Amino acid sequence: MTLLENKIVCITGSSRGIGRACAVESAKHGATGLILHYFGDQETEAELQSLKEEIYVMTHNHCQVVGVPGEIADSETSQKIVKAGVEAFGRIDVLVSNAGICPFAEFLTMPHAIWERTRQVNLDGSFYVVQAVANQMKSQVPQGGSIIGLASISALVGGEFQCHYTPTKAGIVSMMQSCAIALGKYNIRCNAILPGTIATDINKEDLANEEKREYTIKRTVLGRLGAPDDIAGPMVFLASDLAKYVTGAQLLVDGGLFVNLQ
Ligand code: RM4
Repeated sequence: MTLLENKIVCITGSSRGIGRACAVESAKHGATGLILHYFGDQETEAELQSLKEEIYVMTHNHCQVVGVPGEIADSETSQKIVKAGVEAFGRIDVLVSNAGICPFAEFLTMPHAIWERTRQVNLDGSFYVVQAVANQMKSQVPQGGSIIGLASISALVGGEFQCHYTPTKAGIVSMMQSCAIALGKYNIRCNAILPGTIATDINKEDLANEEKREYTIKRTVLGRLGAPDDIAGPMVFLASDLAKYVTGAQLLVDGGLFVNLQ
């Protein structure tokens, strides 16, 4: 199945976790070019290198990868991402706005710096990259594209140690709704994916608490935590022409965590 044949896919925060799984799945589905943003410290630099190699071997060099390091909360990074992508491939068909953080913290004592950093990365960063890539999608021939914002089940329900994080995820859902309206005339679709609890670096510490881990698994109808590639399939679907009439939608991918009240 090659649902993304000849497409150019751009992913932020791609070196690990959900972003990385989306990169691998895009390549598997025939994308010919990947613009992979990553943070750019030593760790993510090494991760990106290994991701590049993985994709090179998997696709027999069919999928070209351009890595773009940078602070996503800085709007210039988004300009760099578009520039590098257009230089290498001439266009961008898909954007997966994925880069995000969740430093779990207590509300009443939370330093404002944590709130600001979380908002800047998750919300400001998404805004900048969506705006920059949408302008490119508008200007290219043929015009259009698919934009996917990584929100969260946390856009719908709260978390005791996530008072700073959940509003950013609700914000991404809202951003995708309004952008769907603003960009529909340019044939740009905008949708949100709402992952449930996916075991990645973002919640490693949180899920190290055995009790919390077991509780989450118990609440999840499918009986397990999510893995990054559980999100990659739905991402490929929304990016592909199979979803050509889907815009402004929210796709909850949570193994049944949300509906399981009792
Ligand atoms: C999620 C949800 C998960 C948490 C992550 C960080 O969307 O709240 O439970 O592990 O955020």
